[in-house]
Amino acid sequence: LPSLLTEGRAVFPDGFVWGAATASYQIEGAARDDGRGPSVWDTFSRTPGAVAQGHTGDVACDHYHRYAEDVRLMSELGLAAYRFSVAWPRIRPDGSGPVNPRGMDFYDRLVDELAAAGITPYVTLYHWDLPQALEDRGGWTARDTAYRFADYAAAVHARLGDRVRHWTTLNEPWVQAFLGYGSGVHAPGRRDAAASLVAAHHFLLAHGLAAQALREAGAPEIMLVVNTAPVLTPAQIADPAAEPDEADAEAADRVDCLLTRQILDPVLLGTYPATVLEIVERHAGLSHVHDDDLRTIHQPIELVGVNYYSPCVVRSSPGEPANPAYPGSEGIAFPAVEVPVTAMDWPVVPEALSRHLLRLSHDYPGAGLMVTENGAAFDDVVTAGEGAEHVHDDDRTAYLDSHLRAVHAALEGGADVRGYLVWSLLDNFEWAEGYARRFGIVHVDFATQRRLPKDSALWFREVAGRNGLA
Ligand code: GBH
Repeated sequence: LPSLLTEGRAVFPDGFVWGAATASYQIEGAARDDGRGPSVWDTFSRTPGAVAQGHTGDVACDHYHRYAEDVRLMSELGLAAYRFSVAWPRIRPDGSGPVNPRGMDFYDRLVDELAAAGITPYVTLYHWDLPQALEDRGGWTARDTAYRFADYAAAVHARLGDRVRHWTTLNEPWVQAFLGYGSGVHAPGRRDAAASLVAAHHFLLAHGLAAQALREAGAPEIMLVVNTAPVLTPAQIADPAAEPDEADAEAADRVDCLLTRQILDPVLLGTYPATVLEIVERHAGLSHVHDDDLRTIHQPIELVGVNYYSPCVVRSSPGEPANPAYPGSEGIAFPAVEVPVTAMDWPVVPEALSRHLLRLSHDYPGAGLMVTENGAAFDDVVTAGEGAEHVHDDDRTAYLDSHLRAVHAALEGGADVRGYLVWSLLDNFEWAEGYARRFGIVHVDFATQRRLPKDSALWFREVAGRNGLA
């Protein structure tokens, strides 16, 4: 991979948070333990053809039973912070109704274990595992789901709020709305442009209602985590300084409205971009947007979590049908570009992260930023040698190094970035790709559940330990 940014030393600010992230359905397994109800991902992963090789999260990393070992591992890797998500179907198996205390007990034990290890918990309340019972009542196309989410958020805070300070409402509402209800590559697998746009609004409403509930309960830090990324043209990928032609620039602006501004403008500015309103009205009408909704959505929050993997690349292409993940993107193509890619085929463009963090700081002044996910899947090989096994994942280390340099460059440019969490602690259930794509800095042998830190994990421990790159 090309090293396009700084070389040499890069020292991060004092107090910069170093850690790793996971999500409940991707690691916990124990799908039927202690009264957990089914989620949309249990249903979707059983739908023929939905997930590669028919994989499910039934066992995953068996983290539900191995959490103590995993916390020990985090501690050995010198992680100061751990971002995980709570599974709504463990807490409220039917989505609403009484709290299931045994489900809550698991997170209680996990939080205590983290505290004993001196690791700061960052709790995400929703990382895509909607209780199936709520999907059966319309899922995120139903306004009621947003209210159920706020109730659930309050219930989790009531149990963990004495020990958890860092609260995230939703992980990547855009992905859930548009890959779940638009393109159908994620649960619940619906393909309906109107439904995806309505779902997006209800996610934002859910965020606002939950942020209100958390604030009233005394939560000191509230974050929304988004999969925002810069939308670039092929010319800009080839040369970051290039000026795109007018039609391509218009295409990029439209997609940026859908991907980033559709989510962050309402939350941080209290408005929808006109382009988004026009697209929503054309596909779904606007009756689902009630008078006070934008006021509810526009709650003060402390942080925006940025999950970054790669830029989104578009160009103008008259006659092109809309990409189902981007309703309103008629006439826009999403081309592959000639740069190195990861095992997901996602282009590796670290400067895009610097550029984007600076842009967010500029467009949404006052919002602190945190890189809540960054990482890469590569085809790891376990080799025996020196009496022990190793995973020599230099490609992953190079990816992390170049992206940390990108974060550092953004800090130098004035962006307010508070921390960096690697995706992911463990190889895990990579959604539609099943277990075939490995994002962990720790290798998991799914047959034995043995954990083996990869070279990238040992490298990351050093970086975190010295608060920077040597
Ligand atoms: C995150 O989502 C998730 O939060 C996490 O659970 C997941 O395991 C991790 O990333 C890795 O996938 O269609 O080729 O242009 C990532 C969201 C949205 C990032 C789609 C890449 C488009 C790639 N992704 N995006 S492409």
